Order: sequence, then C-alpha cells, then structure tokens
Amino acid sequence: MIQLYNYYRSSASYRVRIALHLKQIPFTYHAVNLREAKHKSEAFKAINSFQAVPYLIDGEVKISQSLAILDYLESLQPEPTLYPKDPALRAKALEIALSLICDLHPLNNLKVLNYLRENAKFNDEQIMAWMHHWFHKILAPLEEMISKNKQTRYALTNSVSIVELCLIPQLYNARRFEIDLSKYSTLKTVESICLELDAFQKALPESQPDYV
Ligand SMILES: N[C@@H](CCC(=O)N[C@@H](CS)C(=O)NCC(=O)O)C(=O)O
Repeated sequence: MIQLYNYYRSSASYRVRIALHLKQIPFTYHAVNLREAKHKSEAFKAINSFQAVPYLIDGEVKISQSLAILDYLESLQPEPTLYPKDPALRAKALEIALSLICDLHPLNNLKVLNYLRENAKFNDEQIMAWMHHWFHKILAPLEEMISKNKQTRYALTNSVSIVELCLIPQLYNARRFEIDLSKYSTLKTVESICLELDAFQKALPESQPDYV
C-alpha cells in the first residue's frame, strides 16, 4: 500500500491526493502538521530530508516533489491519464502546470512566508502585498489563455488533466490569502466543474482526517 505523508491544506499534497483519487489508487494517509512544524522534526527529517510534503513511499520507492509523484502514479496506473494525448495540448498542459508548481506556488509557500516575516521583517500588510502581486502575475495570464478556449469542459480538453490538479489547489491557496478572484471567471468555472467530481471532493482539505 502506498504511504502518503501530507498535510490537509498543503497545496502540493492536494495535487497528489486528487491524482490518487482520480486513479483510484488506495493509500495510507500520514498527516504532517506544518503549522506545528512537524516537518522539521528529527523524526520526519529521517523520512524526508527535504522536510516538506508531499512525500510518497511505495515499498522501496521514495519520492518527494509533487510533479515527480504524479509522474510515478501515471506510470503505475495510466488510466485515467493526467495528460492530453495530443502533443501540443500535452505541452500546453505542462506549461500551465509548471507555471503553477514552479512560478506561483513557491512564492506563497510557508518557508518563504516565514523567511519574509523573520528575516526580511515584512509586516502583515507587506506579506499581503507580496501575495497579491505574485498571485495576479500568474493567474491573469492563465485566465487569458484558458478563456480563449471555450469549447471544452475543462481547461484544455474534455477530461481532467494535470492542469486542474495544479489549478484547483492554487485557487484554494489564493482564497486563504484573500486574493480577489473576481477577474478570473474562467478559472472559477473550471474549478466549480472539477469540484463536482468525487476525486476532487475526496481530496479537498476539509475532507482530510487532519483538517481543523
Ligand atoms: N515543489 C514541491 C513543494 C513542496 C513544498 O514546499 N511543500 C510545502 C507544503 S505545500 C511544505 O512542505 N512546506 C514546508 C515549509 O515551507 O517549510 C512540490 O511540488 O512537492
């Protein structure tokens, strides 16, 4: 059985949970409370020296980084696939996913916020200004890109892809930081269609055993 170390409101963990539920892969949930800094404990450091979640263990296989985990799950259980079949759409899906995983998420991550507060001495107002700046920098071009494609049910095709696995958790983070999403009607429509699906419901932060 796959072991997943994660935290209910970690957006990187949320991506992986959606994939596990979509692909109906059973897993054991291990909660790592980031708020209580359990990821920095010696016990967790011995499991994942990067001191972050998600972290997946499948027998001898041990993987950090959500994108690598998603790739592993795709190889284990190819259907339903996380990638469009068409090469151009597949590249587009990865382009969007990477803009969320690599360009946006690191800028609203706990360790970055802690650094801004503790080392750069940002106050709450400066933290919020930082958040607003970086969320809009990525969400605005995504809205523009995805709104041009009005023929499909999801962002790029008629099936869920890696795009939605990355987008929905970042919209969740955006709301946590009170980002005004009113300009992103296409992104919100994709989100509401996804949230009708069982896999997304099961992966929601509030559906997790460690949710508070
Ligand atoms: N790029 C990594 C990000 C992993 C990551 O930073 N996870 C966050 C939670 S979303 C974490 O564990 N943060 C701990 C910290 O910031 O100290 C991935 O996609 O898996």
